Amino acid sequence: MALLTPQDLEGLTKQLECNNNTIKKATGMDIADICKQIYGTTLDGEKVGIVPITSGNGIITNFSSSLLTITEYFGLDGAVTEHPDVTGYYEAVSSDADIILMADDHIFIAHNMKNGKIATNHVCTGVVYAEIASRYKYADSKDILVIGLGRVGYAGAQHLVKRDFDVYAYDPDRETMEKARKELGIIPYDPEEEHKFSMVLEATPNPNTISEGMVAERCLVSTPGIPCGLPEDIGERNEIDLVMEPLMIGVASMLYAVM
Ligand code: NAD
Ligand code: 2YH
Repeated sequence: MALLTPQDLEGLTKQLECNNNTIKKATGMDIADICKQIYGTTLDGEKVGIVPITSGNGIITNFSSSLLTITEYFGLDGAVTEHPDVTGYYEAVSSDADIILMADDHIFIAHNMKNGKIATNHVCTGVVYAEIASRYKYADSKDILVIGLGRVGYAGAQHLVKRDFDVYAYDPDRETMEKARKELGIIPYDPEEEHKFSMVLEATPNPNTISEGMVAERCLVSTPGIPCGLPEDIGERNEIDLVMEPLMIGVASMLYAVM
């Protein structure tokens, strides 16, 4: 599984603001409005305890401080615990945190201590990027393409099926495709086929996953994938609105999900 690097997290607030402008232009809503719509919740200055975790590959420089930036950006009362791991968890709970944020190499969770709700980053990221793609103002139909059906993409595809879109999807893994067809009812998409979409959710860890034959001239590509799957020249030749950011949008989705 891909781990974030400190470089991914540089200039995070600027990246969020830039993406928020694109989202507003493309959907008429900002990221907070989109999260409110998905979960029917609001944030109200909750106290957030951020616990650094040392297991596996250990602490990622900038990770906890980036989570603090995000909580503050959304008007919450965030604090990184002085100690990591179990001692840090004890510290956060003892200081009466409403929400705990913590991640190891496999899972990143938000846990609301007051109402018991728990959310994972992969599901919340898939759901919010899918919702952004699905709200494209210039979409010409209900057809939407999902590229990559891993932990993030599968959750995104499931959300879009529930929202009644015509969900086409592609993943090179045959078993994954079969599971998504059976469980979700996605329409298998062949990347060699010429079918152009105006809404695309890309959720792979690979570059150049989007080809010219997939994107309509006016298109929204919504992608949490690191690195970006949209080749620069395709973005430039077509009028593509690109939403892509390494952490904040997914974390915003987690915070609203547990309210
Ligand atoms: P995953 O490994 O569970 O799934 C990736 C899927 O992509 C796999 O099913 C794989 O078969 C598929 N894939 C690979 N190449 C492909 C191609 N060319 N076309 C179509 N599908 C292809 O990964 P994940 O946990 O779902 O994460 C996906 C990406 O999202 C990663 O880059 C991860 O780092 C990133 N991510 C970003 C955020 C964020 O906030 N931006 C949050 C979580 C994950
Ligand atoms: O980046 C990750 C993993 N890819 C899991 C996220 C699931 N989408 N984890 C972050 C690890 C942070 C580290 N333990 C720290 O600094 O606390």
